[in-house]
Amino acid sequence: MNPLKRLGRRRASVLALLAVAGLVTPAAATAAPDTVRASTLGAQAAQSGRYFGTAVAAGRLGDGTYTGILDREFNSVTPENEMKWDTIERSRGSFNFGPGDQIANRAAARGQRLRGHTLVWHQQLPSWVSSIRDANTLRGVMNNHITQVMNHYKGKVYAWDVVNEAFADGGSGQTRSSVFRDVLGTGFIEEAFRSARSADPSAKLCYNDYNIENWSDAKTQGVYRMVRDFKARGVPIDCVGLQSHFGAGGPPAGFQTTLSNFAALGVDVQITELDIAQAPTAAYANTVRACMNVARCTGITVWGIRDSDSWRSGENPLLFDRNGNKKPAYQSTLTALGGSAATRRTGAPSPRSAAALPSSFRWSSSGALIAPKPDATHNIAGIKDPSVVYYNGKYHVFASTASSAGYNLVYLSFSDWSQAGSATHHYLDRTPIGAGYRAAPQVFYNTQQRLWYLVYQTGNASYSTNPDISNPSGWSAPRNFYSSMPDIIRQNIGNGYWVDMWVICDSANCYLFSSDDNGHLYRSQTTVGQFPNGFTNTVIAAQDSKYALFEASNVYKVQGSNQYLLLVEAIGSDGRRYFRSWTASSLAGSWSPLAASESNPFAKSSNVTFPAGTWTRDISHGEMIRAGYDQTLTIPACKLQYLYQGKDPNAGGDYNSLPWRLGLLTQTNSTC
Ligand code: G2I
Repeated sequence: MNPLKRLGRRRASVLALLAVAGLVTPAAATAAPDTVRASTLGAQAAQSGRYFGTAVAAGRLGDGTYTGILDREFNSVTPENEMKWDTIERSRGSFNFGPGDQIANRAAARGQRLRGHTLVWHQQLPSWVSSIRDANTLRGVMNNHITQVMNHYKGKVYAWDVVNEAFADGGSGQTRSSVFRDVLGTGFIEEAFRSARSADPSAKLCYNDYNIENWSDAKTQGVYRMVRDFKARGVPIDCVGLQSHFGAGGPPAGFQTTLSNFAALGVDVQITELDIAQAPTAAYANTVRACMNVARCTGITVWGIRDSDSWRSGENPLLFDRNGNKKPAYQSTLTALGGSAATRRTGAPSPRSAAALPSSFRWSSSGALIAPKPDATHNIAGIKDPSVVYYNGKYHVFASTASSAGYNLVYLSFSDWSQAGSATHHYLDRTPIGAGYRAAPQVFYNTQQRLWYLVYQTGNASYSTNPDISNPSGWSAPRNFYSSMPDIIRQNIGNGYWVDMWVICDSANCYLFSSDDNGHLYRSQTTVGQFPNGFTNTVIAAQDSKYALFEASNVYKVQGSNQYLLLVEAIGSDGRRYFRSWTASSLAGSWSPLAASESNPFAKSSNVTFPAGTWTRDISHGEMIRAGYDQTLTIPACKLQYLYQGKDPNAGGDYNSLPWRLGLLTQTNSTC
């Protein structure tokens, strides 16, 4: 919902309205992420759906130069030592998550991904583990360590290095000697991956090693055979990390071949610990290009920020010098991350989320089905921001009413779309919800509490409850989710507006998403048991330039898959509204592009046909037709339908008086 909806009560000037009403110049709006070169490593990598990360040391987080570069350049972090066994479980059964949490919480607050490093490794292993000689004891200790650590970081870690460096150097192509191999046999690797999958089914599980970059090396071949065997037997593995600690010559000639051969087994590949002696520009560029050329190479992590932070500091192998200045290799890396059209990952299949949804969409639109019904006391210009559930044989639609006087809410119900236009409009300002600024409703049924919830914006994030959705006067007076705007929103909102609150729950937690019309999607969380209270831990769940990630986000669970779908409304280069989409395997996870660009949008006038006549060029704020009506917000994977707001393309003037109407999109390229 546009910020201007707030301005209705503020009597903003027409000029101010025009400035933010989406009447942006094409130049400003072409900041679509797939068309512009970015100026930082993370933002540039994100344009091809990849991340660019760094190893982080908790002990350096007090250094402002270090954190300045960290937050500016990187959108993924790996704790350099803080999640290793000798830190987390130095003595048996006693877990110390402090240093790891410091990095994890900091990353979460900034929307950076987190790679977990590492669960089972023969180094940085306390002697109480390496001295175990009894197989059952060691198996129990290993599985307990994996389970406790993964449980603790559930939802925070995107990918885990489950087993690190298990293969021997040299020509054997076999596993190396370690307490795990020597006491449990080589099967310890499989066992570790199986325990990891059951501990956190939504984290990606990686095998990570060094000197596996050259395709013909015996060690590479040994790891390749193991991954091939795991995939053939259904042992859970999602990714292979190639550490890539290179000499000054950079990657071996066959590096890209190695990446694509692993990827062809059906795993993601990632460059996980990149550093190159003396950091030659060409060596960095060649490494990055190899990843860009492989669709399933999903990200690159350098092993430290400044040369002085490196475990190989004598070789100056990183992208920033000791003073934090960019080195020449920084520029060659940034340029190589720009890639070409052929290197984009957008739409590439993601391993565990299967093809539940297609990676591009086509739609057919109805005409305008629902228009305002002004009465003697409601002089309504537009009906907007619909939320809809199908319950008890009826569609129940809640929407904003817009007029020059401001915003409030309306409810209507009907059994068939053909009757939508003739349904009675119940104005909710006459109910305990009351008059004043209320907008952008979202409705769902809370199965635990047996109550309907209506979530909406009032300047705060507010809600009302009702035991009976069909009784408009049954809604309670507004209550707020937060005592005040969370700090992180206050710090990032700039000149934007806090809008479009959205609640979705999984079996453990409820999440409250909101937008700021300034390029940020926020997420807070509480437990299912505490809901609607206790929303805390607000983080930036996604960010982009202002118009590329504007407002009106929807988040859904896709039925029959482990996918969640995020839709966010953007403003295109033509000044018209459209939707971008992403998926994630958990609600607190990081979002990967699905149909996320202006040229491959989720829904925009360019991928919608209008058999009944083109009545709108904007595909704006709306709601998917769900498969159910409860707090999980489950949608079908097939034959999607989306109720949206559109308007006469020639209409202009006062934003709050624009003639918004509601129409229905039906997907035409459904494959099931
Ligand atoms: O050895 C380079 C990397 C190879 N792959 C796995 C990575 O986990 C590994 O990282 C390095 C860290 O960069 C070092 O920082 O792992 C080393 C340990 O094997 C880390 O070094 C240790 C020192 O050995 C300790 O003495 C020191 O207390 O770093 C610790 C914290 O500074």
